[in-house]
Amino acid sequence: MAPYTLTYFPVKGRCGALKMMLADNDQQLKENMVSIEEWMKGDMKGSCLFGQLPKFEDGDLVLYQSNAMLRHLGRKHGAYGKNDCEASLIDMMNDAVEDLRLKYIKLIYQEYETGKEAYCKDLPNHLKPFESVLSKSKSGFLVGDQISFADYNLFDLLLNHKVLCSASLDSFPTLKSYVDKIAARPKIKALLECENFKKLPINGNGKQ
Ligand code: 0HH
Repeated sequence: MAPYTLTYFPVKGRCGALKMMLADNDQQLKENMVSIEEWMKGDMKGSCLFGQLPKFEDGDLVLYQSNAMLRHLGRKHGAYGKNDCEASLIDMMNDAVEDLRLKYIKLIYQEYETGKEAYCKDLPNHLKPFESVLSKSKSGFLVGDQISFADYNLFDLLLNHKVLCSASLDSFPTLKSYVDKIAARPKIKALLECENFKKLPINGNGKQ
């Protein structure tokens, strides 16, 4: 039996990084997909702590908030640094990924038609700090010498941006090779090529 259960909409959305981290650690995941029709009935929304999905279960532990899920799995599967200082740096990098994800979500759901050009033009300013951190990293990961939950999160968001603005990584050689390197990890590669994962749209409104 899979130790973990994820309840979410049939999109990659906020759960791509979590699925990548689990796959990379050989962990099974039971998925409950919730259709929009089912969600619109309201009962499930009412049962969720913050009225939103994803919901993640690890035995009796029930978590809402996708970044709390990443942290939980990072702690359990050795993807949260070697010590407190590394953990704090990983938190910092993950918060920066979240800042960019929120901008991306705003564009996708609120201003895609009017804002895409300006977003892609401004994107290098938001990618520069990640390029800078990675270009100083000996391991090729954001913090320390091993992959962390913040790396899966950044990788997932960079894949979305490659779809949104195809040239987004052209002026960032380190970020480009970072993406290529993580995409080539055998279990990540297998997930990215798996039909069940591939067929999920990135977002819930058909925009990407
Ligand atoms: N801070 C939370 C987290 O990180 C944010 C969760 C969130 O925004 O977990 N949840 C959204 C779905 S993620 C939600 O529950 C975006 C994917 C959208 C897919 C289609 C959704 C169709 C809904 C009719 N949204 C539903 C809601 O707020 O009622």
